[in-house]
Amino acid sequence: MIKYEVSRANPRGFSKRNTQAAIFTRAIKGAVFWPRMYKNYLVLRKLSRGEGMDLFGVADIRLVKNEFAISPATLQSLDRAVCLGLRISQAVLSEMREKPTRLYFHHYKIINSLLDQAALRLANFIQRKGYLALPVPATQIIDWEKNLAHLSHRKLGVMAGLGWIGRNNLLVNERFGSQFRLVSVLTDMPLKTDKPVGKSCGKCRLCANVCPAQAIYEGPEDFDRDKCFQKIKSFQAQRQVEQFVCGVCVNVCRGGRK
Ligand code: B12
Ligand code: SF4
Ligand code: SF4
Repeated sequence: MIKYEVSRANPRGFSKRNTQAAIFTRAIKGAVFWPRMYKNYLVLRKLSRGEGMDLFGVADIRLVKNEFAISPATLQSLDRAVCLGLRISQAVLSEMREKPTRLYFHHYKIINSLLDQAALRLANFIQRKGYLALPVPATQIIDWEKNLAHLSHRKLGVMAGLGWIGRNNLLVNERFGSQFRLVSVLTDMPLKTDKPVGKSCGKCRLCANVCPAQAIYEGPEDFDRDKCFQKIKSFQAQRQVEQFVCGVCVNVCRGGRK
């Protein structure tokens, strides 16, 4: 952003000299930092592919980091979130009809673990390059009353261009539907950022038709978290799975494709 400075000689207007100086400084900074931002982005993307990740994007978090349950002192210079997504096996999902299976539950745990490990390795790499990096757990609830984590991976995923929030309230990607899980690494490494994709579910209603809790309606804003949570708790009580897992809406989601 260009910083216009009010001149002392001309307090009501912008000093032409200062403005030109600002533009010149900006051009120099841009020329020096942009390639580095771009290079860092490509290096991290390659690294995350090597870690087996299927989705990669970077979000500018300057305007949203005040929502995170992380201290402002820690967040001060962390202006970027690297968002990673790992695909869920379609075969494992297809075993599931009205309720989660033990196969899916095991898969869910392994995916979380792999995401956390990939985030840790990426963070260590960034740190070795001299920058700060904070890997945020894939699934860790810190406020059990409100069911909240340190931050929303879904929201960062939207900002990093990985997809849109679907009718099922999950992040939906054009290629994978919502059949993937997420993790994020916050950093001060200079990185090129991505933009939201601006797409939507269109006419698809597959998830709304299969949800055993009937928690899905028109859009994510109508999603009934409580109904979903009660159903998930009932699956846990039936000893079907040992954690809060369901995923029937994930199984059918192809991102609006037939
Ligand atoms: C707690 C939790 C739950 C709770 C729900 C509580 C809740 N508040 O949503 C319960 C146990 C019910 C649950 C259920 C499920 N969960 Co869950 N859950 C989480 C967890 C750990 C924290 C969520 C949180 O803090 N939310 C805080 C609120 C404020 O944010 P949010 O709901 O995530 O996002 C909303 C807003 O940010 C807003 N929003 C989104 N983008 C934007 C953009 C702008 C500009 C704005 C203004 C707003 C906005 O819309 C979002 C959706 O409502 C996250 C992991 C994480 N750290 O994100 C996983 C996570 C959301 N869960 C996930 C999944 C897959 C599930 C289940 C399918 C269970 C399963 N694994 O089998 C179901 C699906 C329920 C559903 N259809 O939404 C995945 C989602 C992956 C994806 N592709 O989207 C996550 C991200 C875990 C992961 N590491 O991948 N979950
Ligand atoms: S996780 Fe299960 S209960 Fe919750 S919205 Fe999806 S299908 Fe419905
Ligand atoms: S199943 Fe269809 S309506 Fe539901 S989230 Fe996926 S694309 Fe959207």
